[in-house]
Amino acid sequence: MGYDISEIVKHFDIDGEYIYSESYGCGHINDTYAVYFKRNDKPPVRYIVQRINTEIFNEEKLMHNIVLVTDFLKERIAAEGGDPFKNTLTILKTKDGKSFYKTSEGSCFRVYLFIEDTVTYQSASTKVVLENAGKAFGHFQKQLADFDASKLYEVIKDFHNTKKRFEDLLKSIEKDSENRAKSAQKEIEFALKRENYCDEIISKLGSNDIPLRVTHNDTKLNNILMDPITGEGICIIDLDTVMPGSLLYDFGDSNRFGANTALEDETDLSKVSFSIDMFTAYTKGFLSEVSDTITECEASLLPFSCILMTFEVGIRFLTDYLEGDTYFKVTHPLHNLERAKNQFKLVEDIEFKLDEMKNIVSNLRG
Ligand code: ADP
Ligand code: GN1
Ligand code: MG
Repeated sequence: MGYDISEIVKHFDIDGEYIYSESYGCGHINDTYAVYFKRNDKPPVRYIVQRINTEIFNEEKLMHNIVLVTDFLKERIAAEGGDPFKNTLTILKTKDGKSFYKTSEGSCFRVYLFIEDTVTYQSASTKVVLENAGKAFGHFQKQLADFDASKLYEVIKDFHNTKKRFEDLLKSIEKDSENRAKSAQKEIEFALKRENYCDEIISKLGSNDIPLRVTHNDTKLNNILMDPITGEGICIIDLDTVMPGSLLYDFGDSNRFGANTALEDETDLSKVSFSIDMFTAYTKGFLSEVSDTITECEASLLPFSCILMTFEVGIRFLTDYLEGDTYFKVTHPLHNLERAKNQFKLVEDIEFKLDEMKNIVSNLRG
């Protein structure tokens, strides 16, 4: 890995003596470790150490955003009677007071308090979990509703600009730098037939119909730490992409992941389908938090947002496959293509169920 975690942590203001570290979690972007420390007269403790993916993020801008957002959330959480050290991330500073440490080779690391006694789910779980996930992401948006968005950097430009994502796909097909397009012909055709989806939300973003809000933008189920017994959301994590965006992005992305009856990279496509039960549960939880602020237009597009976000990630996986796997972590050469096939199977299933989903949203809104 080219760096030594026991050396890295010496630069942070951590109470205790380093014992060991292990790779942790299933994220596609950063390198995450659980790092264990022993302490005098106190039980041992672990922290989350992450190597920030600086291919994707500018570390200064990224950490500027996360400091502001977590400081803001801590005040909100305290005012709501919650625990500011459990219900949002806590950054441990370096010995010279910075929010991250940069090695002489340019690798950047940050340390968070480890939030104990929680679990994350990697795929559709139970209706209770999904309803609580919907509540947690809905509540997160509510907490940030009056956060001044102009203070945030757009850390990844055009992150959910599906039109731009589609143009990137077209360029990668044209270039075919890895000579992989032949092996993805069916998926390319699938994507090309659906270009009309790309404009739907972005063309209205910023209007009264689809207002710009401060959103999470990466609302996978494994970005919420949940209570293993009650299933309640404890802490929304992975704040790297908190930026101005649409409520629809967060809603659609959560369902893309949480209502898939299979893992995101399941290769047996017969297992991949969109669970109406999970969608209903998530929608119920989400609407219970945002019903006062959601616009008619947003509400009407909730079902479609599940198609759009699934399609968008599908074309991102496909583009990354065609470009030689430079963005998402992969474990084998076909991994991104398999993920794209999986997401496209899900798109088809959501297309089929769209009317049913619209009825569900109408009924839940009463
Ligand atoms: P990535 O951006 O690569 O997805 P995440 O920030 O989501 O990285 O972290 C990866 C995984 O590490 C999470 O899914 C979660 O299981 C775990 N994790 C991250 N931060 C914490 C934390 N503060 N406490 C406990 N677990 C955490
Ligand atoms: C990445 O960081 P992680 O694994 O939670 C990606 C998301 C994708 C997701 C697909 C910054 O999320 O946009 O939807 O993979 N995050 C970034 O699983 O690109
Ligand atoms: Mg994550």
